[in-house]
Amino acid sequence: MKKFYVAALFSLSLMAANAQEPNIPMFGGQQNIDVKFDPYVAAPQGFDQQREGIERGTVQLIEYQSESVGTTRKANVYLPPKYDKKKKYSVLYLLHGIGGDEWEWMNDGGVPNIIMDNLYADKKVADMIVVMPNGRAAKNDSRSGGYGSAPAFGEFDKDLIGSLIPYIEKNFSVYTDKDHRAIAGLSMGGGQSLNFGLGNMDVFAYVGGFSSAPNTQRAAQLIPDVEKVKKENKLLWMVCGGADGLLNNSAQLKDFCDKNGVPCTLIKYPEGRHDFVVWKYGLYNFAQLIFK
Ligand code: FER
Repeated sequence: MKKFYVAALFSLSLMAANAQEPNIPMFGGQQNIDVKFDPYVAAPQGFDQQREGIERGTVQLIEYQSESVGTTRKANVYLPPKYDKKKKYSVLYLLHGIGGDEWEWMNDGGVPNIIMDNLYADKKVADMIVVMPNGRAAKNDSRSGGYGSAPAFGEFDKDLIGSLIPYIEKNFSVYTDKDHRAIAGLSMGGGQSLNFGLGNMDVFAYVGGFSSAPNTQRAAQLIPDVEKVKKENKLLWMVCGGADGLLNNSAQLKDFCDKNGVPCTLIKYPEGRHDFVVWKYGLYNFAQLIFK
């Protein structure tokens, strides 16, 4: 009897985590959807290593009042080398995974500041700042929430669009139109980026998903209007590890796009797992494609 309860509770929690995607497995298991992947080109050696003799950007922690959550929330903001208030910058909103927060990219191996500094030094990116928020839109937004915090990730669009973006646009020297806003993220943050980015094409013209999690909506939900996405989205770009059981979340979208003539990239990182090797590669490539 006890065993039954444990099993029932377990499957209930799986169902909760996967509420939107009954056909998508947790990790692994199902055969991958057969799509034509875009060519993988390795990033150059040293792209994620601190280089001497180049200018560096800065990272600062900001706090903003969130109307939808009703608390003061935090985000890290990368400002590029020689950030100049007399100029205007584009903004990349860069989201974390289920176990992360506004520090995950910085502290867990993402080195976004180093990747961006190197890209700047090589003149491979447009002028942009990078905002790394906490995507768990709840009063308690600490890392401890686990899978139980999945609904809070689903609520983040209200905070992002309603409070964080206005804060950034008031306090930094940035453009305030969709063509100068991009959204990308890893895993849960990848799902959020696809959901919120494609769901708000009047807000974001550039959308990236790295190893997107099962919170990713099904393609037909993400793209109810094929002509609209063709007209309004400027980049839909994904990467996922070939050895990551979450590949189907990206592949189902790529499959839909290919069948409907929607430009969309999905790179399968060879042997790639669910980690920062793939996500650093994602940032390195996505950053070079946006705002151009
Ligand atoms: C799941 C598997 C993975 C899921 C979320 C994740 C909500 C997220 C992983 C990550 O962010 O690293 O079934 O359900």
